[in-house]
Amino acid sequence: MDKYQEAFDGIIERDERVEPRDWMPDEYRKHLIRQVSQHAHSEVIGMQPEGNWLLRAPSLRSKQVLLAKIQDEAGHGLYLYSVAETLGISRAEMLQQLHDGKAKYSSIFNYPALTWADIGAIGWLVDGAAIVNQVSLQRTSYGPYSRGMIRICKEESFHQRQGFEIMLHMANGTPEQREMAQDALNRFWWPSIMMFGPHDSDSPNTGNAMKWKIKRESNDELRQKFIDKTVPQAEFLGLTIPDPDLKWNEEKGSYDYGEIDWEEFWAVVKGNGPCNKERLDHHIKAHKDNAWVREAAEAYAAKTEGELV
Ligand code: FAQ
Repeated sequence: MDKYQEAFDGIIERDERVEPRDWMPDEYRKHLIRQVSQHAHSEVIGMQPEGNWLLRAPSLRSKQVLLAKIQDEAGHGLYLYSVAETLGISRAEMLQQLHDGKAKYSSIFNYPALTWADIGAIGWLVDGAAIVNQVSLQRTSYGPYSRGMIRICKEESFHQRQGFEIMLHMANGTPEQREMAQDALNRFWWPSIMMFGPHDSDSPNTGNAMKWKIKRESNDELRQKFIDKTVPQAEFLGLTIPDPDLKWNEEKGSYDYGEIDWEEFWAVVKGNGPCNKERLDHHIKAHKDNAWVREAAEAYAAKTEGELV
């Protein structure tokens, strides 16, 4: 075996981190660029459903908190684009792939946020699901991605609490507020558990991801963790999870759950969800409208280049 491959295998086997300076197989690099760039796009596109509620937040406090959360998501996008750049792809190229429909972003952000309770459900369920996935990714084999995840997770746990707090208020509010909270849970439950991706048996990328320790737990393992952790929270809120097959399995020590609608999942992933077109159009428009910012930054960098060295 060639000595470069041997050195790489050794890093993975010893559970050390692969750093940008290290040799890595092309397939490992490509796999990471795909996952990390899609992760970055998710953070940035994920700002849209929430941004839609900034001007309608019901109090100054809730507006400040939501604004801070959305700004955090922008920051997460920036860390992740920077991680992908260390693998040899430019941000412009990643954005082009997004705009051309070649790069994906999480299916969950193609659902609309119709009421204030949806902002609660997004924080509670969507950030809740994101944390379960990202806590596991803190131990991913690529150093910059792993370190980025450690920082991101600290912020995500605040986001999850922000959402749970909204749900708690609404679930204990007027009958109409309670109904809105239940309705938000009804609409966001299934899309949230779809975030973890297809079942392991239908997940083409999991094999290599586990072999290279990019993923430390599989899609189904993480989905199960999320469900087991979230059901008692729904019970605490006095809300009902919209799954008649959800049942504690004493033997397994976890919940059994109903059939996921994979047809809906793949329709959304392939661009036919309720908001896919709106989300992408908005991103493309913002990118074009703000071209002057990039041009100004580049001109400034070119001007100061000589002065800095
Ligand atoms: N949506 O073989 P697998 C957040 C695609 S961050 C769309 O299982 P893999 C924070 C998958 O890309 C949320 N596409 O793939 C926030 C692949 O297609 P490809 C994002 C999906 O990579 C909160 C194909 O299906 N988090 O929410 C989805 O091993 C609130 C086959 O799937 C991350 O990205 C999906 N849900 O596993 C922000 C975490 N699932 O690429 C704002 C990092 C699967 O071959 C507001 N990513 N696909 O053409 C991962 O952990 C993994 O990439 C998975 C998918 C688990 C998402």
